[in-house]
Amino acid sequence: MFFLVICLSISYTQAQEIFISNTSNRTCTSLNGKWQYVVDAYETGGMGGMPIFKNYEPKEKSDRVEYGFTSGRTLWVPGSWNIQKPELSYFEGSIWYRKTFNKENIAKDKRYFIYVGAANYKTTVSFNGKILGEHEGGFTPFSYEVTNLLQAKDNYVIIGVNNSREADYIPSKVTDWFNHGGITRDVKLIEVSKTFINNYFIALDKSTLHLKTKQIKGKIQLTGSELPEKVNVIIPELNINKEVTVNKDGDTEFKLDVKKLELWSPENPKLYDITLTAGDDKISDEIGFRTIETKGKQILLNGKPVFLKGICLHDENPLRKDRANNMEDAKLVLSWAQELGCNFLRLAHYPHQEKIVRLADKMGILLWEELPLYWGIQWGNPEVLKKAKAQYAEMINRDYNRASSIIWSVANETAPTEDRTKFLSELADYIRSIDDTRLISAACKKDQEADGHPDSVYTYNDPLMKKLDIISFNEYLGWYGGFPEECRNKSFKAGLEKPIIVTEFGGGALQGFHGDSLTRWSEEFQEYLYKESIAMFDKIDGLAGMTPWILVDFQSPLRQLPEIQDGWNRKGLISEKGYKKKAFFILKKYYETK
Ligand code: GCB
Repeated sequence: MFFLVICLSISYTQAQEIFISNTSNRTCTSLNGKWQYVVDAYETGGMGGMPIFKNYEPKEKSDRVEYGFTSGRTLWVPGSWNIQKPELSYFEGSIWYRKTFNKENIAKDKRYFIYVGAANYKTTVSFNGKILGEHEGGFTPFSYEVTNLLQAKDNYVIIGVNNSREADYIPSKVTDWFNHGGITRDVKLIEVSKTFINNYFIALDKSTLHLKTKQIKGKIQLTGSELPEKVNVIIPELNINKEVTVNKDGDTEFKLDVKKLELWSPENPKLYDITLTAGDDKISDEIGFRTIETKGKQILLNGKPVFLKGICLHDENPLRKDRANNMEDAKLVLSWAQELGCNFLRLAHYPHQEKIVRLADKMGILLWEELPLYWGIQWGNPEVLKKAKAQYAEMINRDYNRASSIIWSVANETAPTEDRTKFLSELADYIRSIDDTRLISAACKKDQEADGHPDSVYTYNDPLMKKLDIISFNEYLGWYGGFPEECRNKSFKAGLEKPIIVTEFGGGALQGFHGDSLTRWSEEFQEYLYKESIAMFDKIDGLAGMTPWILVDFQSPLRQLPEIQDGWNRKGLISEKGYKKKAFFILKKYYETK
């Protein structure tokens, strides 16, 4: 039976067909809330000829069914399953979720989609007993159409989520963060017109930055069988209401002349209301316009040098111990970052919730975004490269229109083997081919030979760096090897005429634990390490920014020192309870001088 069920799901497997962006501004019914669930620890998908997605229930007293959804056993969506039930705290495997609902007033001239903001890691979506598809990747959104399956009464969505760690996944088997399983972001039923604008890409054309009349460039994608001839692009504040022609594939490209455009920046995070209409479809957004480029060793925002005062962040609300999944979670961490004096955040190590990117647009915080191309990836496996491209495309589709997002990173701390450099170079080319409005980087490492020489210069000759716009590296001198005062003897040589961002440094401290500056885990050790590290990095020729590791303590099963770590990586400048450690104020003071 096991094989039958698996084959069944594989034969129906398909990636999402249509990417639907900007779901927060579409007509939706939220499917968040309590979902019933069945644990499928042996990952059979259902025993005895009864796949779970078929929703079998005994009708006669003699009927045999060996699973069941019950209202007495529920998980909250969105949310990590691990934090909701003690018996699931370290669970890795499959859980099937079910939600039933009625849908009055189904409109004949509309289409309906089930949208999942993110589910970690592999997800099988079924609706009223039919498998719609399988999605891989724990942090990006996807949708499946249900127009022909939707009923007025007793609909059931059954979603199977599997968070096993496998060698050919992204990330691979070991990560320094918690493997939160489940449906971790919003689920919605989206209602759209028969033919609708599923996505669009609107940005300032960087070649017109210095002209008096600048140009906004755009692409709009329509989906449906009755394509209208025209789409209207409306930006009231710029007096724009322009009709653009749709080609036979439902795409359209346009350029709009604009005078007196206020550019988006951290100091002035100006967003324009934009509406697109096509036939009876209409979608609105708020979009900022900026350019980001490099010139020699500088990063230029709107043509002017910018120093990126940053910090790294995981997508977790430490107070709730859950994956971040709402605006309050986003506000909490962004307000801490602002208090620290940041204008930049590295969203490590995977796509964070869309709401934080939207809030960063409003608050004027620049972002670095990345995929979990992290330790142990199978670089030589072409299937893994395909997955990386698919997940990158989903992230770009989701965030292209966000001015705050300025850097795509292709990897974190990866050894420069031939396979890895080939893989990441191809990925960088792919990203450039779909998005020329951002810079590309990767958090790299120093040359191996440079390690272990107390007075040496750290050198950087990773061949991938040639492909990147910005050289970035992680460096833990004083924590993983050496003492903080060794920072005084170090210098850095990257050799390329490119800007440099130090993407990680730091060390652990238990908030409230005190000692002298040599006492590991004390706030004083971390404070001293920050002082020495900042002084060292500040001398780098071409330093264009830094993102120390990390804003807040985060959960990681790798960190098991009793009474100090207890499952938390303690390199945060803020504890999991929200209290600031001494090093917070060292970095804040430094950023005040920049
Ligand atoms: C790193 C990794 C990061 C870890 C961090 C640490 O280099 O990029 O994911 O959490 O070090 O705390 O060791």
